[in-house]
Formats: sequence, structure tokens, C-alpha cells
Amino acid sequence: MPFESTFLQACARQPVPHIPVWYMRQAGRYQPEYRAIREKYTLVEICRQPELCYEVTKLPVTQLGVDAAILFSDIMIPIGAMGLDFEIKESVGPLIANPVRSKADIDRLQVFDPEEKLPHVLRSIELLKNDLTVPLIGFTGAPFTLASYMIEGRPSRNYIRTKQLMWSDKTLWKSLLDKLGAMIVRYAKAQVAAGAAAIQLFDSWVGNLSVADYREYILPTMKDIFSALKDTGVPLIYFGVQTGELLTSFAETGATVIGVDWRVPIRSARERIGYEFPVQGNLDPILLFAPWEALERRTREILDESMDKPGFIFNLGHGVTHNDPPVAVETLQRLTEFIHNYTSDKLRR
Ligand code: 1CP
Repeated sequence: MPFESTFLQACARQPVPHIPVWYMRQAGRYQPEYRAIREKYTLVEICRQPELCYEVTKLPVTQLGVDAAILFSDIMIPIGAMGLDFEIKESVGPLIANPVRSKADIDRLQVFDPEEKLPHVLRSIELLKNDLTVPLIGFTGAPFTLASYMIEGRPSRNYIRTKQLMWSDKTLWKSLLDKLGAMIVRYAKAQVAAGAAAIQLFDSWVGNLSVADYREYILPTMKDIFSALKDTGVPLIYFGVQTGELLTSFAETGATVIGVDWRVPIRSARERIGYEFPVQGNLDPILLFAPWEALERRTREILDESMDKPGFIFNLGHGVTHNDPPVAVETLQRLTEFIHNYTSDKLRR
């Protein structure tokens, strides 16, 4: 790394001059510049053009002063490369025309070569790596979350078809998860080779499983994935929503940094998983719509509870929520500045 990075230092549990911060979904609709680009291009078009992807990824770094960039992409992009037709529908989310429902559907999925199928993603990473002054986080969806979109064909509330497949045919379920696992390993490795300095696995919806089901149906594949990614040497962040009860299982996966959603008090999360793990989180993203005093108070509490031991990265407990009227850019600017100032004062003492 050609520069000192507080984000990478925190991921390695080293001392930092201030607590690093970045925000899930820091690139998006709340930014007027993003909205202007989206008037001309779809999300997939932005992802396909490295110059546009570069611009959208970099914008929050210059605009907010965050300590890491996250590649602008979507968890659906590699699902498309596996052979499924998807679209991202306004106010609905990802829709898949040919969802996965049978063994034949699973057999057809391709564990693709990223250089062949998604070269534009790798070119975007190369552009960013040469220019950014903060580390670039690459990412992919994790198997359960990807499988849930593939099987349901759309965003879901109860994951009925997904759980039905999981419980009714364990062999078939495992074959799907392992295929996704193989894809994830190849795709994440290609992102690191192109210049990603960390990888985050988004398992956004896995918190819908009981601990028993997580351990039986998901954990073995997660262990295989993280074990295969270990020798990349980069921080491996694992995040999901409503995963308070799953955190101790998350700590068994081989992930090196654990993402925490906002429902769990951050100190309790750190105690549960052990202070040998750096953690990332966990402000309720809806607080970005609250008066500054409420936002500042909860932010200060999170920092006070978590920064006494090394290995803390400030983030939201889930992504910046899209709404009309949107979150104000100034709110995220002020929050970032507050975290930097408050924690550099505290760490100096
Ligand atoms: O067209 C648009 O502008 C629509 C909004 C949007 C955006 C900005 C979507 C559709 N995807 C994205 C970009 C995106 N997706 C990023 C950008 C990088 C950044 O964080 O700045 C990332 C990391 C994602 C990852 C993603 N996509 C996740 C995992 C993270 C999470 O939020 O839990 C998930 C679940 C998706 C699916 C998805 N894509 C888009 C929407 C609206 C959704 C969620 C729909 C649902 O509720 O299931």
C-alpha cells in the first residue's frame, strides 16, 4: 500500500490516529451527482463502463472524506455472469426472469472466469487503485443472500422457496451453495489481483435463519470460502443484517473482520465474538434522517463503547437508505468530520 491507511490499520488491530469510517451504500441516490449520472445510465451501464464506475466509486471519498472506497457494483452483477437474466426494477429491486428452482437450473449455472465475463469490473478496480488515496474494498454477495435472490427471483420477505429447497433436499442445496462458493472465491481473488485492498462479503439476508439452520446449512460453505481466500492476505469482512445471534458463528467462519448491524450494542458484539476480531459498524442508518443532536449522541455512544480496544471501523448498521427526500450529503460530511475529530482527540489523550 503506497499510503498509510487507518482502515487497514484498524483491520489489523493496529493503533490508529483516528477511527476510520466508511458507509455501506456511500455511493447512491442521496448524491445529486449520482442522480445526474443515473438520469443518463442504468446501474448496469455504470458498472460496465470503467470510467463511470471509477467516477461513482470515487465521489464519496472526495465528497465525504471517508477512509475507504467501496467498488460501485451490485451483488447481482456476478449472478448475471453465472447465466441468469436479471434487471433492477425501480422501487422493487432485483428481478430474475429465469429463477433457480431445479437441479437442471443449478447445473446450468456457470462458475465463470472473471477476466472473461466481467473484465470491466477488473478494469474499474485497476483505474481506482492507481488513483485513490484510500484503500478500495471489493465485494460480493455471500451464498445464502445470492441463493435467495436466485431462487425467489425477487426481493423476499419470508424466503419460503429458499428455505423449502434448503430443508427438502440438502444435497441439492449444498451443490448450489458450493457452486456459489466457488464463484465467490474466483471473483474475490480476481478483485484482489486487480487491486482491491479488502473484500467484504454481504450476507444481507442470512439473519432470517435460526442459529441451528445457519450452522447446518451455511457455515460449512462459509468456512470453505474464507479458507480459500485466506492467502490473498487482505482483510475479509463478513456482514449481515439481524445477525446478533449469529455473531459467534460468524466468528467461526474464518472472516477476519465482522460487520455488526445496529440492533446489537457494539460492546456486546465485541464481547460475544472476542476482542481478537476487529469489528465494523453499527449506527442505525435511519438516524441519518434524525436531528443532528440525536445522530451525534448515538455516534458518540458507539465510539465510546468500542474504541477503547484496537480494531474498530465505524460504519452504518446497514446501507444508506434511499428515501425522498434523501439523506443530506451535508449530514454524512458532518458525521465523518465529527468521528475523525472526536476520536483523534480521544486517542491522543
Ligand atoms: O439504480 C439504483 O441506483 C438503485 C439503487 C442501487 C444501488 C445504488 C442498487 C439496486 N444497487 C446499488 C449499488 C450497490 N449495491 C452497492 C454500491 C456500493 C456502495 O455501497 O456504495 C453495493 C455494495 C450493493 C450491494 C447490494 N445490492 C446488496 C448488499 C448490501 C445491502 O444493502 O444489503 C444487496 C442486498 C443488493 C441488492 C439490491 N440492489 C439494488 C437494490 C435496491 C437492492 C436491494 C433490494 C432488496 O431489498 O432485496
